[in-house]
Amino acid sequence: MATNRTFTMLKPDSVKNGYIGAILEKINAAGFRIAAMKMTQMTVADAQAFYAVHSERPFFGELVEFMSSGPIVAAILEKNNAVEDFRVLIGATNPADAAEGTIRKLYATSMGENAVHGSDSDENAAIEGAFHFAGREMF
Ligand code: IDP
Ligand code: MG
Repeated sequence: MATNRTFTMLKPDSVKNGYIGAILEKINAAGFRIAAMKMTQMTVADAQAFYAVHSERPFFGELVEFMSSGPIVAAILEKNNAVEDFRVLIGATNPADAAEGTIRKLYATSMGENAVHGSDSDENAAIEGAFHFAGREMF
């Protein structure tokens, strides 16, 4: 089952800018089933733990500050080839490089405030989903 699931966050910029509905519409239209979803806010410690893999990168402090700055919408999405297909749907990390029609091209404002997270592997999708959701919150 894990191979058909990915994890996403609509980042604080998406929530603040009123794009929750528009982004969920894109996700729905692309054929993903929502297996879990909630609005939540990460603490600084949560964001440090979630992004621990990036702790040595120069942008880590900025990333943690931004990701804990306001509410997000966390979700687990299900579809065949979910991880790869969702990365295509969201587009490149830097919205300036993102393909036309992708979520980041449409809704991101910068490399840091880039609208959405998408897991980069099946293994990380499972880890990230479990970070945010209890078993009884996944359907
Ligand atoms: P991804 O989200 O496309 O997988 P990653 O390289 O995993 O990109 O980086 C995680 C997040 O860190 C990005 O989505 C973005 O918010 C932030 N980030 C990455 N590179 C930079 C940068 O050079 N400056 C500021 N923020 C960055
Ligand atoms: Mg990544």
